[in-house]
Amino acid sequence: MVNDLRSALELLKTMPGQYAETEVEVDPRAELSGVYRYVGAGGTVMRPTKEGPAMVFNRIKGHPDAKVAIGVLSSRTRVAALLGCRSGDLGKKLWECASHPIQPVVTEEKAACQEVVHLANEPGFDLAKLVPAPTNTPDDAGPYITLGMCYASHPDTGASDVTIHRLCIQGKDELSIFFTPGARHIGAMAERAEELGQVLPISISIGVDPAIEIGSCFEPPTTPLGYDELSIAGALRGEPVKLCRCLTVKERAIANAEYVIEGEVVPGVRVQEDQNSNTGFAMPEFPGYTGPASSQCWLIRVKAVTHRKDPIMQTCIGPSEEHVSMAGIPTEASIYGMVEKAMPGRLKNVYCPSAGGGKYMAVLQFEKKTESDEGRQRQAALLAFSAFSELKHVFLVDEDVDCFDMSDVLWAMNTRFQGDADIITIPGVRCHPLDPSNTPECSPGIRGKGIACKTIFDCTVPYDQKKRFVRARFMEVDPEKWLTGLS
Ligand SMILES: [Mn+2]
Repeated sequence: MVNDLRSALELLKTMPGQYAETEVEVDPRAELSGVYRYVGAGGTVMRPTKEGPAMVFNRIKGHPDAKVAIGVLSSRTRVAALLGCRSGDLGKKLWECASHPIQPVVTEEKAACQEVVHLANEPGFDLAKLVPAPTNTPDDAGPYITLGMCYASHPDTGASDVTIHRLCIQGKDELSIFFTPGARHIGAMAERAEELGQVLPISISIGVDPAIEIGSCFEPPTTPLGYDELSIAGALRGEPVKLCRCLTVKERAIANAEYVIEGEVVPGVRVQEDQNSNTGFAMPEFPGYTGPASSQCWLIRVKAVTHRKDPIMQTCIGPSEEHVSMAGIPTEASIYGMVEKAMPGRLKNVYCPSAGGGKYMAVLQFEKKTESDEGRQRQAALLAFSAFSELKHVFLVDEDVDCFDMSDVLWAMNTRFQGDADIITIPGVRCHPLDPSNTPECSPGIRGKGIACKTIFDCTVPYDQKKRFVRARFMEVDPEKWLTGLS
């Protein structure tokens, strides 16, 4: 039964090829990510890279008491095992859980994440020494916490939200946090607290049950402001996520996390993300490019760091397959749910592939059941754009095409698609700011950065032509008896 990072790693150790650990010392400054790029990052990371095992580094330079785990979710196979379902069913299962949430509960028991306590007002407190946050590349602004479950509550309603934000260590008790303007719920809470002239208490839990990491990546409209995404992890596990009370701020944290950082988002202060390094960059982002440092990061004043005994830091590489799992599977769930509600039984499955970082691209496997379903596949594509606003490209394929096999998807494009008839463009729509092609320099129709073109590639066969598009049929056999004994 997986319910925290340690039990997740124990499960992976039982799966061939899914876990590796090393005693060779590694520098968290750029070296660790440099190693994992070759071992298992995948995703949109610069080639050569590959999908490989999750990895635990047991000896971290400058941090004699800590380990670092990376790439736990950098494989759909691992995510399926950790969530207890088939890989192809992940999107549907997540949709079911998002529709039947189980709210978290506060436990008054002694929390594992508070076995060791460091208070910021004690002498010698230094965030960078306490938390082995890697710097992912030599260009990065500084050490980043990439898998921090940020948890805060709305100043007016008290409704809580969990979201992953990029967090850079800025000083002994200072963290910067980046909020995509107008997009995220904890950002909205911080803005409201600022209006009221108040700090926003926040907890950052690191090294948790993978169900929490996946669930926390849902976005509106599936999870509107006021929807606590920890309740999706509750539904995935069939029992509530357990929270403990923070020791120094009025917020709660994930009780069995490896590390918890307690702090307050300070009103009226913005920081330059690379103020210590002046590199001009933030960190590698999911589209595969290193993003610019922001001058508009908010400041978190850290009050305490608590952790388990022998803590395991968890991190990810922004453009790796891990992001594809965390962003893409909730996106699949959101698209599946919206299309299924509108036209039941037509959308067989949906996949948000690596090439889009889980956000820019979706493949919809659509079955036209009757003559009147012709054209509905394009309606399904429009619904997909509504289900997830950052989506850029929708590929539509028929039910006999494996939507998880990009070679099969491109086969459908090559034999069932005509460029002049089957491309539908929707210009002037808000897309994603981190896509460097979404600028006027790349298309004169773009009015401003991020206001770009969404495109549907309809690779389905017209309903009245289906007879001409039957794939070559093979004799149905059980191949096992020819394969037993082969090495
Ligand atoms: Mn939310």
